[in-house]
Amino acid sequence: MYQEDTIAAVATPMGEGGVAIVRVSGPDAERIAREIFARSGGRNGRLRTHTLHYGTICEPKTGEVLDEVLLTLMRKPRSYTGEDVVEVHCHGGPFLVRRILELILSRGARHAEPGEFTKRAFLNGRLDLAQAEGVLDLIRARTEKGMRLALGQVRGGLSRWIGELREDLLEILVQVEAAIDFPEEEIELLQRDQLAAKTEALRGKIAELIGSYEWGRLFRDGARVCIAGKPNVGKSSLLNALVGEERVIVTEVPGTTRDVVEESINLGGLPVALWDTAGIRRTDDQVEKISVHFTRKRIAEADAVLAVLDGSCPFSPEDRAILESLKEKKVLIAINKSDLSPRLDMRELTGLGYKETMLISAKEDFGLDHLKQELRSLLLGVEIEPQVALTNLRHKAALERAQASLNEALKTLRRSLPPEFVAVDLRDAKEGLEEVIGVISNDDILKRIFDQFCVGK
Ligand SMILES: Nc1nc2c(ncn2[C@@H]2O[C@H](COP(=O)(O)OP(=O)(O)O)[C@@H](O)[C@H]2O)c(=O)[nH]1
Ligand SMILES: [Mg+2]
Repeated sequence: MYQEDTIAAVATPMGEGGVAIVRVSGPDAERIAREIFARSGGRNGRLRTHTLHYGTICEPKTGEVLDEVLLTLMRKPRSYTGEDVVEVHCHGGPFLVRRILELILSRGARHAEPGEFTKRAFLNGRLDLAQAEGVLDLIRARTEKGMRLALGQVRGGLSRWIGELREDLLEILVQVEAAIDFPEEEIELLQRDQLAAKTEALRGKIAELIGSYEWGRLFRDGARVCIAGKPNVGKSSLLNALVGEERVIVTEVPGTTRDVVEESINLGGLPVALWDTAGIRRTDDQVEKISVHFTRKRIAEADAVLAVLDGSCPFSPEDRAILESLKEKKVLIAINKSDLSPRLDMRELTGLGYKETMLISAKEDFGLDHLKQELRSLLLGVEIEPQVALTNLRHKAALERAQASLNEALKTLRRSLPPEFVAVDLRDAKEGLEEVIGVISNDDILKRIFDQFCVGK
């Protein structure tokens, strides 16, 4: 699983920049640095660790100078990967950076795979798996909150919390196993009750953590909101108004929008992809039929739907059909064109079970702030910030496994079955918890996790 060779990659994005960093990790990192790096002032001898050295990168065969650089050596184990790491800070021209990387590869390093530096950090115990995954999220974070969640995970917030849950579990397991080892001390009735209560409490904590996933996921990946409604109610106007720019064509001709248009907005730190779609109606127009099909697909994918009605027209069978098709979704109803005289009968909406509606005018920029607030609460649910939030589907699946095993353990305890049976379920729950922080030995799973990284990280 662990290859002890030396890897190298460009750690900064390709393109022109002030500086670029080429990173090397492994047992040959220092040797390679000594072969290609000449310190200014002609000094040689051992490179001090954790120090920036100024000098030049030279092609050893020809003596050609490639660049003036700052080089740092971080001897193991005090480095990101836990191995000897060398970083070359060179000028940030893509051609130059390539040349330096090729020189390093020609001296015996191998080009790193995506995420391989972080994978080594994990395999060397510098990071656990949840922390390593946090690194990926940190790189990808698009908002302040997403960044803070990821940083918390890198710094071990989630890992510590899982560690505490694991301790709780071990405490229960120890008692159950004692009963196995000393059968004459059969689990007493009282003790069974106590164990069940502790298991119950643990299960509650795990459930709470699982419950934070929706919240964490939205902040990590952003929410997807689909604007839907019949043609000409003002969907495109609403998107433009929410984005604050004229992004979509607005006309009085029904059926103007045909492709799905996506724009990003920030709802108090929550990143939202807003989709403007073609209006939904029955039609014989081939192109429009396809557009309506795409609209329905987007509605199915969205985390919430912003259903737009035209307040200056009576409620129509088309409106009803659309609202009825949204029964399974989180829906916010916006009654647009409220700058015109109202002709929409609200009782139609109450009849359909929609009590909360919002009056807005996309044209006059009226009610939009309120709409944004409501949309945010609709997406996030209660506005309390969980202590630690799950953001990763893999973690959620592992915790659900632990939860299911605890359920089994509880049943077994209550049925007064022998302690062996309880122990099996508890051990299974323990494995579920450990999967989150990465007591994983399956190469394929690890590969899948680290493959999501970019090269050089
Ligand atoms: N009076 C008024 N007209 C609006 C409002 N929002 C949109 N419209 C008009 O309604 C028509 C259709 O708008 P559009 O955004 O293209 O609707 P869509 O088909 O749902 O995307 C255009 O003529 C808009 O100017 C509004 O709040 N008030
Ligand atoms: Mg439109």
